[in-house]
Amino acid sequence: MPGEPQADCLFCKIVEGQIPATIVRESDTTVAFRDINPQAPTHVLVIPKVHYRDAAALAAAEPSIAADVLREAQTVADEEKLESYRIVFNTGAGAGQTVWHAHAHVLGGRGLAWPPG
Ligand code: DGP
Repeated sequence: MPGEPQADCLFCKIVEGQIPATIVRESDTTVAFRDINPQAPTHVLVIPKVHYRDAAALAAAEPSIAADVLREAQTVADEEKLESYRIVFNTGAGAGQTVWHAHAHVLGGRGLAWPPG
């Protein structure tokens, strides 16, 4: 069921503490942790504790939690003292999504080209 923990979901396991992660923030509805394969000096993922396959599904079903994810991403950027940064929701395989639990990437600490690849 959407919103329920998924036994085969890596990020649900991080939420439940079954897989270790370097957690930088946690709220009632979200967890933020460092990406295992950082693409910038700061690369933090912010995820909802509830399971939705991508940001679009989360926003449709739980707009308030989607807003929490965005606010937490902004707070991470502030705490990491990023002057310029990018908050990205890869949505769909063609956009590079590989983990099917909604997440925001917070990237910064280097120049970020536009348009992205
Ligand atoms: P995406 O490609 O947008 O679905 O991003 C998934 C990100 O998740 C990717 O940048 C790598 C990261 N990732 C995958 N497995 C793990 C893990 O076990 N721990 C952590 N911290 N990050 C992971």
